[in-house]
Amino acid sequence: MAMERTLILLKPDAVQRFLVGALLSRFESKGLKLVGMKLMRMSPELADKHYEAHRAKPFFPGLKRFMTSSPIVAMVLEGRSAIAVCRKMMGATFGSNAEPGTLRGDYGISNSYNLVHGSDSPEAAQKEIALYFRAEELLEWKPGSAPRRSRRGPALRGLLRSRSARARSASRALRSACERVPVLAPRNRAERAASGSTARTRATTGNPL
Ligand code: RTP
Ligand code: MG
Repeated sequence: MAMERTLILLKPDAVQRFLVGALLSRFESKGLKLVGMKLMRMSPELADKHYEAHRAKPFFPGLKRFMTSSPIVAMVLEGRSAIAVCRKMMGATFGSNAEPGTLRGDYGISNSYNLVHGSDSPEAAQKEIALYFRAEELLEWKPGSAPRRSRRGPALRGLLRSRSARARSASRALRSACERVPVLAPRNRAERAASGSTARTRATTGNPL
């Protein structure tokens, strides 16, 4: 199966309900790679272009009002068969029909506010990605290619070494200071009796208790 890119929109209801992280996390957990993302408002012109196929349908005015009502998150995800995989993860169009385990099935019950859009074919994906992203906004990267801890630069290594040397010497100084401090006087009468003369304790420690 081919590597594909797909356009995913987290619709205004997803943003309003603070579900952006939860929904993105589901796609990432599946293994889909984020190659572009932005928080934006869908303009009426963009709504007309995006939902061109639905413009003559009776639900279009409501759909357009909803999609332009507040910010959305647009993202491009990449992965093996990403288009079909994302559609399957999203579930049926209406929340009330969507299977549990799908995004629409797990997070909503509304038929109008269904949280997420995903391209439904390679042609649609190509067209839709171009509506939301310029080529330079889509980033090529490989998982696991970030610098690792063992690759600390010499300056950072030196800084960490001198910090741990300072910590060791402070702890040595604290230990030897503790050894010089006289034993503290017992704090209650029973302890005082157990440890001998109160007067002697006061004299040696200066503790009036
Ligand atoms: P989407 O395009 O948003 O990913 O959703 P979809 O493919 O599952 O559904 P589609 O048929 O393309 O419809 C686009 C959006 O229009 C709204 N809708 N309302 N009231 C209705 O009968 C009706 N039908 C569709 C939904 O918000 C749907 O996501
Ligand atoms: Mg659709």
